[in-house]
Amino acid sequence: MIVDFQNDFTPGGALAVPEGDAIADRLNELAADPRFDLVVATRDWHPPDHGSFADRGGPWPVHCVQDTDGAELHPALDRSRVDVIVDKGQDQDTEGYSGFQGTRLGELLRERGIDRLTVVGLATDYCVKNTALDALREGFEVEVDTAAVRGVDVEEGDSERALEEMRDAGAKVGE
Ligand code: VGL
Ligand code: ZN
Repeated sequence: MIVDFQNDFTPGGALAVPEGDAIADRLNELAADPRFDLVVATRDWHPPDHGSFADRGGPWPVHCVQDTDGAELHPALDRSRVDVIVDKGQDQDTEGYSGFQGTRLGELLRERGIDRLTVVGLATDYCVKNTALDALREGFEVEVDTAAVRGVDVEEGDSERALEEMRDAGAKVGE
């Protein structure tokens, strides 16, 4: 599960995660690994007037607006390895941090008989965290590959705390 590896979350983007692009090689390596039956990429995919944007009173600059270049998957990601794209964050009034929120992701995985997920991508302290926690709540086994995540760190240590939270909830966190 490659979370939100999109232009707006990488350096030069509207809501750049420091070193967000540095995970590309590891993502491609994982995506090509035959131990995975399915590679899903989520996209943060907001309407232009999404409630999380600062001009609507939300915490974030305008980012990942549907059908804009900023919302596209980062070009360094090998798209040929991505089986399914899941768009999230489309509901006006919720942050939509989790890939499971307002999407068919849970059904999609269950339909395919998938019960274990490796969650990677951006950002550790928001969408990766919320996706991993929801996956655990929905009964999936969850691993987080720390070489393939990066965080926003609005407050210093947010990413470390997020990893801790995922570990406490039952995720296997490591490289
Ligand atoms: C994200 C902030 C706002 C993320 C999405 O992908 O982690 N963070 N929207
Ligand atoms: Zn967003």
